[in-house]
Amino acid sequence: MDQDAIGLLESHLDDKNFKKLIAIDNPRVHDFVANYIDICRPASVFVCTDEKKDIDYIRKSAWRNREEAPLSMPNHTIHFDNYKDQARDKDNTKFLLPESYNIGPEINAMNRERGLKEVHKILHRMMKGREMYVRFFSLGPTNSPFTIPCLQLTDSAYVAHSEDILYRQAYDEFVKNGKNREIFRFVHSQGRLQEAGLDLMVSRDLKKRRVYIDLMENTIFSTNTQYAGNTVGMKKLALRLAINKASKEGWLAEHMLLMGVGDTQEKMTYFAGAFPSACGKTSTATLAGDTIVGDDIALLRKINGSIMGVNMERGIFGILPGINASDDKSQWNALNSDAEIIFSNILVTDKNEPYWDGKSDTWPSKGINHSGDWFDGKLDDMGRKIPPAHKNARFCMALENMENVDPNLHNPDGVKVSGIIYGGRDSDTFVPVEEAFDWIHGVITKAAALESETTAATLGKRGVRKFNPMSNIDFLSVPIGTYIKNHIDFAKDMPDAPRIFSVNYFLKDMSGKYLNHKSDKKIWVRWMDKRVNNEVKAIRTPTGLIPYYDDLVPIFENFFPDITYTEDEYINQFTVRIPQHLAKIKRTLKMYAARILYTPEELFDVLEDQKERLEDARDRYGNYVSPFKF
Ligand code: OXD
Ligand code: MN
Repeated sequence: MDQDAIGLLESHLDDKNFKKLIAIDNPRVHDFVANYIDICRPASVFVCTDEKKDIDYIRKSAWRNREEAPLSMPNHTIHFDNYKDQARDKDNTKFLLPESYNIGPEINAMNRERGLKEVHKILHRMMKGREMYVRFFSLGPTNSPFTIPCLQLTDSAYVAHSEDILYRQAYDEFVKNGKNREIFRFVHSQGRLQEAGLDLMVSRDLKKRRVYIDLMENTIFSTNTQYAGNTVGMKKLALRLAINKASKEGWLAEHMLLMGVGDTQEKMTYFAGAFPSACGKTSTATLAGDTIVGDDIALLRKINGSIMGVNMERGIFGILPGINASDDKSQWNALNSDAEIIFSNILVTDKNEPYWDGKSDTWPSKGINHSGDWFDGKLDDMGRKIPPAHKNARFCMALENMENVDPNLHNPDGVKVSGIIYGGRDSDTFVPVEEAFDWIHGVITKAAALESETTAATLGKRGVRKFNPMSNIDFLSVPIGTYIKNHIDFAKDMPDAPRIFSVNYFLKDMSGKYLNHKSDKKIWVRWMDKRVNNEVKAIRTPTGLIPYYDDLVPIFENFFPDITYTEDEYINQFTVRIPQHLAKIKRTLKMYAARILYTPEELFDVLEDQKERLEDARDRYGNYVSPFKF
């Protein structure tokens, strides 16, 4: 044990908190906490154990520090972020790497020494006058082959409170197994604050907003921001560290939901699903009638010949706009219960209730939001209309509050994954659902070639088509080619590899009208379930295996008895759009050839073969081919 670190802790922590910290017999924990007390100079330090009274202290601190305020429903609170801090900041999120490490041009990185120096300068005395919260969590269930212990330091009680809701507490796990374990570490400070609506305080120095990732030391720094996607250590910050670890050790850390599909627990088939942010991942994971294990991040390992998956988290940081009573029943019911929920960046109505876009047919004409008192027509400093709630307004809630939470949420062995779904925001190319021919074909054509149109979950322009392999590009911490190779190798020799599917909820017709209804995802999920269980056959097209019309009709009838699913709808949805597919392959090949490091040869072969099949079909049937032709 480093005596200097212990001395520093002893002089800065009161007796109770000092004892809590040294009960963990791990010098890496002591050194880290001591080092960042020395740099950030908090006025006090609170070490949070897994005990209820400690967790209550955090919750109350969020009110006391004016980071959250109560709403009308017991256990509901509101948090605001600065208007310009309500999404992930990709430009200022960077990997700190030594000069010798080339991660490729698609991943934002900078010189490690320079980055460390810069962020330490920003952190200097940054917690002055504030309390530092010291937290211990586990990624994945505790006591499991998936467990990764994490240590978080933050001066934001809102961040610490969100983490209680979203992650598994692990102070006891640290005390039991702390000694030589590798840990992920996070330091966050919200920086100087300014007032927003309801007297809540928001980060002010956004120019010094940084999210820096030091892969060499498994440490992440986050400064001058509160938005959870930039600050909550165990979420996207930890995903980046986990991807690096997984790549070295031959397993997968993915931007994926995990769900159980089936009518009874005995007949449950589990799917993992990767979607870019704000593209239907949570609404798929929470489909009423199916069960949810996780809505955002999954860890997958090969164990005894099967692919097993766990949710890295235990809660949802979900997007609110669009959630309503009829389309999202299980989320709606949970949001209207007295479960503990932190709402962020919504409008607070004059009844002190949360309001978000699409919650009901009518908008309130006034209320309070991040801009203070809000009224319809209020303008921001650029003269733009301020909407009542942000497009990326969120809720933070433990999964146990969902009526369809899966009983295996905390199973240390995970669930057996039989299918993997890839979905993007694609208005013109992919059919609503399609199965890959095999593992490698799926990894390449559905995952490595994935593109998606940008959304409000990140700062910047929306609706721009972007290359987004595995829906994970924002979080990749290894060269993209290395990451893809790891995927290919993960299950390529498994006789029982999970089936791979693509879904597209955003396909439009030529006039720009959506071809899917929001609730249709239920149908596509059930068809995939039938495929995995060999209950239906499929039509072979140049790009994969698609449903027979006659197999979809009974699924529609079962779920939506009042609607007739017509042959015309089926043809519009499942017509193979050859020019769009060929253009996509061309873009993808160009991208991999020009900009991606270490692209595996298989990628070029699989895409060239797909191109040939499409060209043959075009010669035979023309550009747009009805599914009835195959
Ligand atoms: C999220 C995201 O919050 O991906 O899940 O942005
Ligand atoms: Mn996400």
